[in-house]
Amino acid sequence: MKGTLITFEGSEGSGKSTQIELVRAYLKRKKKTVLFVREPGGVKISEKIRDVLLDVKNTKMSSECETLLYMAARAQLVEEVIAPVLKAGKIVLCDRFLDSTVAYQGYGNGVDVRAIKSIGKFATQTIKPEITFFFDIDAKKGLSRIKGRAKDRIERRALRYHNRVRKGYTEIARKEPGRVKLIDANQTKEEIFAVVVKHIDRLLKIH
Ligand code: T5A
Repeated sequence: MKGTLITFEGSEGSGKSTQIELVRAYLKRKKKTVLFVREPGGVKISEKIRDVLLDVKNTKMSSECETLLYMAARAQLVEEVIAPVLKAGKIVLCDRFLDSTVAYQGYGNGVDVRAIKSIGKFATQTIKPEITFFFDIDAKKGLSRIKGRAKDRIERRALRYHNRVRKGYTEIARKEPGRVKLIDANQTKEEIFAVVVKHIDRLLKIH
C-alpha cells in the first residue's frame, strides 16, 4: 500500500475524536489530501451494522455476534474505502480500528484475543496502521466527560468493563511500542495535540 493509515484509539471520553479534528485541520493547512472515517461505520452497510451494534434495545446480543458484527462493518469499510484510498497513496485517518475489537471484545468481554486477531487479518485484508494513537485516561474520568450524552449499548456497561478495556489498550501499547503511541489524555487538548503533531510530522516528513 502506498498510502498511510493512521488510527486513533482509546476508551470512552478519551478525547480521540477531538484530536482527529485537530489533526484533520492541521493536515489540510499542510495541503495534504486526507480521508476521515469512523468505526463502526463510514460506509452505508457499515453504518447500518453500527445501528445494530449500538442499539440499547439489543440486550441479548452475544459476545461472539458482537465481535463478528464489528468485524463485518470493518471488512466493508476496508473494501469500499480504506484499501482503495491507501492504494491511491493517500492518508486515511480512522477513528478506531482492529485494536478496538481486541480491547473491547477481547479484554473487555473475554473473547479469545487470538481468534480476534485471526479474523481481524481477514476483515482488514491484512492492512495495518502505520501509527496508532492510544489516548489513555482513567475509565471513570473518561465516562464523566461524556455523562451529558445519551449512552449507547457499549457505553452503558459497568465501570469494571471499561477498566478492562483500558487495561487491554495498555497491553496492546506495551506489545507494539513502535506502532502504538500511548498518550496521556489527562492533559489539555492543546498539550495532547502538541504530542500528536510531533509524531505526525515525523511520520509524514512535514517540516
Ligand atoms: N467499539 C468500537 C467496540 O466495542 N469494538 C470495536 O471494534 C469498535 C470499532 C463506538 C462504540 O463502539 C465500541 C467503542 C464505542 O463504545 P462511538 O459513538 O463512535 O461508539 O464513540 P467513541 O468512539 O467512544 O467516540 P466519542 O466521540 O464518543 O468519544 P471520544 O472520541 O473518546 O471523545 P471526544 O473527543 O468526543 O471527547 C469527549 C468529551 O471530552 C471533551 C470533549 O470536548 C467532549 O466533550 N474533551 C476533553 N475534556 C478535557 N480535556 C481534554 N483533553 C479533552 N478532550 C476532549
